[in-house]
Amino acid sequence: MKVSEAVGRLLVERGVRQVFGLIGSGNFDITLAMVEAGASFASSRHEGGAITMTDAFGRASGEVAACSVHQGPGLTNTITGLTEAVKSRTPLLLLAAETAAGATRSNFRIDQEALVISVGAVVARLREPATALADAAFALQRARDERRPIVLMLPLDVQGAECSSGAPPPAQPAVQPPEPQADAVRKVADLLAAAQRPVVIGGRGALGAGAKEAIEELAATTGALLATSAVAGGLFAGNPWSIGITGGFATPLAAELVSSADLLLSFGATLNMWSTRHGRLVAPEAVVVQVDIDPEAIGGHLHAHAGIVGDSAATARALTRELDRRHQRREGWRSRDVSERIARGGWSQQPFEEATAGDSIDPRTLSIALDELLPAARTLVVDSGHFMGWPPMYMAIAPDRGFIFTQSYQSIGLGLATAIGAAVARPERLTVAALGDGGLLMSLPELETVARLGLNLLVVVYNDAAYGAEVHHFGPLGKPTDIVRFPETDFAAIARACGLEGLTVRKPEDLAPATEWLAGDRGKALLIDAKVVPTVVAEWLEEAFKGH
Ligand SMILES: Cc1ncc(C[n+]2csc(CCOP(=O)(O)OP(=O)(O)O)c2C)c(N)n1
Ligand SMILES: [Mg+2]
Repeated sequence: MKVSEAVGRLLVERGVRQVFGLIGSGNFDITLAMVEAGASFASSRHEGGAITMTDAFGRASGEVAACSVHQGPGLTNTITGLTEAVKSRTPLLLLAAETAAGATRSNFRIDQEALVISVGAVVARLREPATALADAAFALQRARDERRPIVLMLPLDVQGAECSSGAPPPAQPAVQPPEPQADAVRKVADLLAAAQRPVVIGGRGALGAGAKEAIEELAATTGALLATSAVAGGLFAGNPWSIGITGGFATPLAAELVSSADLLLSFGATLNMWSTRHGRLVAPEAVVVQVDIDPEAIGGHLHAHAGIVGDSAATARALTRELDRRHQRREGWRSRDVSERIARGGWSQQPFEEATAGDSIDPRTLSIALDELLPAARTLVVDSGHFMGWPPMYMAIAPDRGFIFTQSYQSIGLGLATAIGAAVARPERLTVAALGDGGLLMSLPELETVARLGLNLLVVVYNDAAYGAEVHHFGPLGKPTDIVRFPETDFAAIARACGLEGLTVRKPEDLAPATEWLAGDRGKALLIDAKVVPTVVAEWLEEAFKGH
């Protein structure tokens, strides 16, 4: 058996269930072997789509998926999405064909290793036919244990050789994250015992199994309110003491409560400029405590008074045990008054001046109408741009990985592929992709993928015919903005041409056919081209620019 086939089979035996990619001569055999061994394969139309689908599949399912690409340009096309996955610590395996070491004149040759190292990815390689199975098994194990993307280089000469590896090394049980140190737990318990108004913030590192429940229990013991960073939006959905996302998208009430907290305790959240509004949401006298598996994250953005290196679930449980041992149980700010304010404090309950007029719809009105229309069980995916606050602010986020936000590299154009990966991972619930017109035009080829895969997907374009973020950044500075404005694009027509249904929306009543679509068999995905009022400017964006 050839190395390509043996490695493909091994990866599937070791649990890789889903492969995204785009096939060329260098990755045909290994991908076919994976399909024949039982994995599902979904082809993208650009490798930039494939890598982001793989990333999103991992975020939506918690499983490690693989992305398979051709050597040279197949790999260079993945780089933006790979960088996002690196910065987000998504465990995934990127299978990259590579020209043979001796093929120095090949058109496809570049220094693939230097390329991916430059964006922070870890490189593994099939070194020779005798080590290929061990190399592949270790690469997959590292992705899982280290929770990061691993790029497994597949040299063409090694792939094509007879596999002489013998039996693959035994699969290793997953490495357990560090247990928190007892003295660190005691110190943080002292701080919690003294806090009157604690807020617990869950971030990406609190999305793992068991963390939500353990953190909610700790918060109940200390009378804390619960908030999340943007990327962990929806983590505490349904908890009556949850005040939603903190930072730029925070409701006025959440911003007020976070900034009057006397203690902030984060689990797997970096407390960066976005989640703290450049530190402005943190009262000068507030005690800041961070729990993170990465020691460098503690105090990385804000001064931390204390930190615990540990897994979110294990540390939250250890803190609750310690407080129970001391018979410490506080009401904190869990009063009837605060609970009533939280119940009235959502974005959709705040009055705003309706801007829907003529031929365009207020983006807030659009988001509220969609929220009411769409099933509660949904995965919300949002691309980058000025519009990106409206969906998580005005649409409820479902619990259990209900919000997938590929924003760590702040690239536009990843949203559609993110939605495809999420929809493949969670076919039972509707995936809603909220995109800007700029982000969608950057990722347009993947509309064909949406139709071909028959996904349970709704695409909503917040179409202002502009790179709105740039218009609202530079316009107020008195600069001309013609270079970031564009003629109208008819996305409904493009959608139909790609095999989706298309709907143009300029006022709430135009959404009626979407109700019919939801009630039907949804055999085709639907794209809503919402012509939004371009002059409604998000407060969070103005805030963000202040910080620059
Ligand atoms: C790959 C990439 N190119 C450029 C930018 C700079 N940028 C940030 S937001 C934005 C505009 C996005 O336009 P659109 O998707 O229509 O959303 P809008 O801001 O109009 O709501 C641009 C160009 C970026 N973040 N990423
Ligand atoms: Mg736009």
